[in-house]
Amino acid sequence: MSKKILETLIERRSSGIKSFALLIDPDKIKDPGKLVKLINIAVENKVDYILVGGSLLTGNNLHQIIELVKDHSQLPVVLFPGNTMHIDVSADAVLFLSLISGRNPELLIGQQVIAAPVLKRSNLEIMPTGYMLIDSENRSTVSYMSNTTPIPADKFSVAVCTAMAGEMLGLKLIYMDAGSGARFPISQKMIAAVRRAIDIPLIIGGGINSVDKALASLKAGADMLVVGNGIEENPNLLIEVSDAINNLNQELDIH
Ligand code: 1GP
Repeated sequence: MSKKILETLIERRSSGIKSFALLIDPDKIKDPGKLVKLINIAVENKVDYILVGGSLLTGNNLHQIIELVKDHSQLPVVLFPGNTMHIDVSADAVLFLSLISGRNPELLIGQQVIAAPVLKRSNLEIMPTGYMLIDSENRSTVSYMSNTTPIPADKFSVAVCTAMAGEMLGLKLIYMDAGSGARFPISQKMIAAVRRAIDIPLIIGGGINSVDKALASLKAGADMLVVGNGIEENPNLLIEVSDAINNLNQELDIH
């Protein structure tokens, strides 16, 4: 990989270029053939990154999924781990998450201490990320598994101050997540408020199951979108969101 992923995201952030990540939850992959098709569509439609992971993995196929992506594409594979067991050194990078919206020390620093020596020995690019869960009415798996309370959807100042603190602590990315399959994605108002308060790239995910919702998040200030469930249910969404992002990025080129 020529340029580091984090470096690219920071450069893209400063020039307003948006990125798109397809999230693959290994537990949901029952048919490798279908996944290969999806990877091919992702390559054709200029998806930027493949995220692999989830808060709870019940199978034993993380490594196989990464290999499959690598066998069929050159897309960077970024781990999105729920805990230290979800590390596979054959990926390219890892979102080194600290769950800063919660008050569970195990996910603020405990798991990171356990993972540090393994990551140090690996070639994985480490991407220090402030991970913030935002409430979306239905309790998400990640909220239950992490034993943390998400930030209420209407408490913009809590989200803003949390993101600011994450940036001040030296984290390089902020990932605001409404949780996989969230009933409502994060509101434009909250995204815009956080965007104004920080300079580091802002990742938005959870419940983006239509191109309108994707566009709303992008226009509010998301630098990168993560979409999982919506694409599992409707693979065409990948093409639609990619087109929307490519159009926005082309507009930037023109102006
Ligand atoms: C979940 O942000 C990701 O952690 C993606 O969510 O599966 O709802 O797209 P969806």
